[in-house]
Amino acid sequence: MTKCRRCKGPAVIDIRRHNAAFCTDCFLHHCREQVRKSIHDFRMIAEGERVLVAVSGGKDSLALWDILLDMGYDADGVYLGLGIGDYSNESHRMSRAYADKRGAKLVEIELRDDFGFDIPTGSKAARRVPCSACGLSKRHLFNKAAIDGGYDVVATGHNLDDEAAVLFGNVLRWATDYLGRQLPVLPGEHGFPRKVKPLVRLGEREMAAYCVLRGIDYIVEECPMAEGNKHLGYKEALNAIEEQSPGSKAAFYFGFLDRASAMFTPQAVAERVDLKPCSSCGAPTTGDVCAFCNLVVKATR
Ligand code: Q46
Ligand code: ZN
Repeated sequence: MTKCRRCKGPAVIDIRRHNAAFCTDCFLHHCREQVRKSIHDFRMIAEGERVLVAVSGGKDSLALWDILLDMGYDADGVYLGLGIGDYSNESHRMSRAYADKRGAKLVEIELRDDFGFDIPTGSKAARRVPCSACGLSKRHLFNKAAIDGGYDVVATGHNLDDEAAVLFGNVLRWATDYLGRQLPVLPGEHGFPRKVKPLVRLGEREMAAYCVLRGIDYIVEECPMAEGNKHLGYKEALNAIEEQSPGSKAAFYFGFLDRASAMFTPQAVAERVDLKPCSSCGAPTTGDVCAFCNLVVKATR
């Protein structure tokens, strides 16, 4: 029987990337330590800061919220209802259930009730790819919720697999503007809250195991709009490479952060300086009206 690396008891999970196996308690400890290390190394959250966790009802965001609460952070959740049929109903239910179970505060926003559109119909009306309308709405509304609620930081559940897949896609196309922004921390400035990704040292499989071992119910189905999404293909490709040589994903992503990302950041920073308040909602933007307010007009006409 495989033994736990830390306590030598019977192991329940092995992590090839670390060449290690853990029992339940030591695995949960391992997850918290990885988050602690990310927060420390990248200076994600300072003592006393208020954190808003973007929660989707999936394993990553609920595990992140759980870990931050257990570590003693002042962390509330924010949920955005996208109006994507059963998927959205279920993800809302899971987010609500976790918040109730923990007695934690969940800020709830509904695109349909609050802005008059949902992702499937609104993106069509605005002639945008659903995921692009969705990403734009999330970025804008999570920023706004953080600023309005007096939070210092927005934390999202992007894990190592997500970040490696996005990096892979950006490198394939040498999308230098995106590469400049692909960091586990984006500083809070020009009216934006700081954005952090404390799960970058943990993989998808670890997050699913974390939820199962902690008894956290999460939505297992992927968003139906993700179908045909290039990121899923990149994930599969990276999984095949990882299978052959464990540790490749982490080496790819952290190697980029250590040795290459600085080459791309100046461009991203320069893009941010010319910001002024959106004439409709006041959010910082380069134009007269921000991209989200533009989307709302097109999606509801
Ligand atoms: S929720 Fe939104 Fe994702 Fe669904 S519509 Fe696309 S971006 S796939 S993370
Ligand atoms: Zn606006």
